[in-house]
Amino acid sequence: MKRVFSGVQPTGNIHIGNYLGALKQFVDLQEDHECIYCIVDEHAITVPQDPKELRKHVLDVAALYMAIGIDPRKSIIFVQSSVSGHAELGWILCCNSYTGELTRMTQFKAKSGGQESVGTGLLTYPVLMAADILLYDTDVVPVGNDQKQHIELTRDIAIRVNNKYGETFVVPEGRFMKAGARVMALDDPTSKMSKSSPNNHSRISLLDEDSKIKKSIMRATTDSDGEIRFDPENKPGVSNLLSIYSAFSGTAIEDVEADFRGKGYGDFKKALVELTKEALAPIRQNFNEIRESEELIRVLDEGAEKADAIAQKTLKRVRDTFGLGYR
Ligand code: ATP
Ligand code: LTN
Repeated sequence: MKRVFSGVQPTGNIHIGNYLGALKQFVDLQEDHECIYCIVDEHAITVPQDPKELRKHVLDVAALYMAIGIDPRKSIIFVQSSVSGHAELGWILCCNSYTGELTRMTQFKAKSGGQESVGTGLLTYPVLMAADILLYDTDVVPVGNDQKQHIELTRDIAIRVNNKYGETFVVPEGRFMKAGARVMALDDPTSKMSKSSPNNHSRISLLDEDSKIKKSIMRATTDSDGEIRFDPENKPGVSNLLSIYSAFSGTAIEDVEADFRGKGYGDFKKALVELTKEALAPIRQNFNEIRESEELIRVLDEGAEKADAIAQKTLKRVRDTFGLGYR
């Protein structure tokens, strides 16, 4: 069975972009893959976090993982900082990457731009991500399109080490959704939907109430030509809504276009409101039950133990590769 690894940052406001781009695939993959899903708290501290909020968000993401259907009997769910091998391998990979390739990363440029002093963690963020992936001999990494560059870097580092020191790492592949790989902001369809946008109506969070879902969709930016047609270049707003509809319904975009031919934006948006409400209601309900249950901590403790056992095997191999230690 192929091994899958992916991670989500515990930074609040998990939105339908995160869900349709990444999380939804996590659920499907667990049927025929060995899946490991991580809550990457060490990535979250690359920017300052309130410690109490961070702990809360870690448990929120863990409960959300289970609420969307990740089954701890089939998949490993754990928190990055409870397996120290991530930080250890992260350092070793830092010594096998170049500052040039890291300063070229689009996400680094975006997050460091305009700051007076830039944290080193922001620069080495993708190396820690490479460590997450390589630590588990991962074959497949389901992520949104914005992570393509980081997956490429992970592959480059793995191949570099293998070529220089001999076969050490499995070279992983990214897995991206057809619809949903890049969900755009509802208020500005030229930028991606993000947890950090100050406008709450730019996104739909997985735990949003029905009335908020309705408001955000009904006020989403469209255009004035009135035709429901997929054309991201000229009609980014409508195209984004079509992608979201397609991803939630599992219907191809052409078929969604056909279904709404001749109808107005109002009708289309109302249908999308209903579809989104239907998809998110069970997640919200499951979340509230799981977040309060004692099972949550047990799942994370067991997950950490299983993940650590795999990580230790890889680390032993990696230490041998580089000649670290003395036996
Ligand atoms: P954000 O930009 O919203 O803060 P992120 O990418 O920084 O999100 P994560 O929570 O770690 O942080 O992302 C989890 C997963 O969601 C990743 O696989 C990422 O590629 C995916 N993702 C994030 N935003 C979108 C989006 N707008 N559309 C599709 N996938 C997305
Ligand atoms: N950088 C990713 C989160 C992340 C990740 C990973 C995803 C950290 N480590 C390993 C897949 C595999 C993001 O979405 N911002």
